[in-house]
Amino acid sequence: MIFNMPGFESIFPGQADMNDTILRHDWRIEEIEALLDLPFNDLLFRAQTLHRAHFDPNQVQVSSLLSIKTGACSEDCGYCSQSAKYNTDVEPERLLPVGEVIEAASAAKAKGASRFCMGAAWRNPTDKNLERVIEMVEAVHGMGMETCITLGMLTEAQAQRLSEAGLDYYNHNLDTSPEFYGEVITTRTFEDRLDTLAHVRNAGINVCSGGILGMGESRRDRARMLQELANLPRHPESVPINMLVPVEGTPLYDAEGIDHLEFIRTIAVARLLMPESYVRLSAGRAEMSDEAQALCFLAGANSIFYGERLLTTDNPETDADRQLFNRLGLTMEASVESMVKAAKGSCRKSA
Ligand code: SAM
Ligand code: DTB
Ligand code: SF4
Repeated sequence: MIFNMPGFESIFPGQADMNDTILRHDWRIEEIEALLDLPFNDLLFRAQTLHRAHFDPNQVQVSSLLSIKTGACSEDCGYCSQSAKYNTDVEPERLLPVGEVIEAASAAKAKGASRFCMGAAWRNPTDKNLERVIEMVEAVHGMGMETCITLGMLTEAQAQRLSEAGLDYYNHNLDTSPEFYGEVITTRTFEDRLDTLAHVRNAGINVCSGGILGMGESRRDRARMLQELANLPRHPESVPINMLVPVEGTPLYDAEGIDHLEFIRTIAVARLLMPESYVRLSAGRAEMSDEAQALCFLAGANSIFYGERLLTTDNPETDADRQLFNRLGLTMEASVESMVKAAKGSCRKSA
C-alpha cells in the first residue's frame, strides 16, 4: 500500500488519500518551481500516481486536426508559419467548403479519432465567418464526434453563439508566461487571451488552453505559464503542451529549443497542478523518440493529436502511432457521443 510507504509524506505532502485531491487555484510560483526541481524519478512517480487516481492510465484521448483556413494571418506570433508578416512556405487558402471538412472528419473518425479540431488563421472571426464555421461544427457533431475549434479571439456574444450551436471545446492557448509573452507576440496581449478564455468559460464551452515550450523561455517562464493556467477560476478541461515546431522564415526558427527531459518534467507538473484535466502531448511529437513520448504518457499526458498533419506541419504517421500504442498497451478513448450512443443501444436491446 503506497500510502504507508516510507517517504510518502514527503512526496505527497498533506495528502492522506490520492482520491481526495483538492483542485487548487492558488499555486505559488515557488511551489511550482520546487516541483520542477524534484529528482526526475520522484516527479514522475508522483505525477503518475496522481494521474491514476483520476484517469485510466492506459487510455489516451485522440483528436484529429484540420486547418480550415490557412495562412495570411494579420498577427505576428513569432512561432507561426501562418503569419502574413513572415516569409514561409505556407500557401494561403480560403475557408474550406463544409463538404471538405466532413470528408476529413469522417476519415479521422474511421481511424479512431473521437474529437475533430478545426483551426483558422484569424486574429478573430467575423460574425459571418463564425456562421460558416458553425455549419462545420454542426456537421461534425452530427457524425458523432466531439468538436473543437480555434479561431483566435472571441467576443462574449460569439462565445455564446458557439455554445448555443453545441460546440464542445474552444482552443485558445496562453502560449507562454506573461513575462516572456512580449518576446513572442506583439499584436495582441496576454490579457486579450485571458478575456477570450473567460468568454468561453462563461458561455459554458469546455476550455482547451495550454502553450508552447522550446521558444527560448526559461524554466521560470514555464512555471509561470502553468501557474496562470492552474490558477484560472476553473482548470481548462484540456491542456495542450506543444513543443515548438521550428518553421523556416519565422523569428523563432533558431530558438534554443528544449531538452526532452525538461519537456517531460513540464508535462508532469501540468498533471500535478491540474489533476482532472486532459494534458495533451501536442505539436512536436514527430521530432520525439518513442521513448520520450512513452515518458510523457508516464508523466501524465493522456491526449494526442492523431493524423499525419497538424495545421501546416507534419505529425507522426497514424500507423506509427498505432504501433506505439500497441507497444505501450495504450488504447484510444471513445468519444462521449459514441459512449452515449452505445448505452442507448444496449438500453433498447434490454427493453
Ligand atoms: N489563429 C488562432 C490563434 O492563434 O488563436 C488559432 C490557430 S493557432 C495556429 C493555435 C495554436 O497553435 C497557437 O496558439 C500555438 O500555441 C500553436 N502553434 C502554432 N504554431 C506552432 C508551432 N510552430 N509549434 C508549436 N505550436 C504551434
Ligand atoms: C494546439 O495547442 N496545438 C495545435 C492546436 N492547438 C490548434 C496546433 C499546433 C500547430 C503546429 C504547427 C503547425 O502545424 O502549423
Ligand atoms: Fe495567426 Fe494564430 Fe498563427 Fe498567431 S498563431 S499568426 S493568430 S494563425
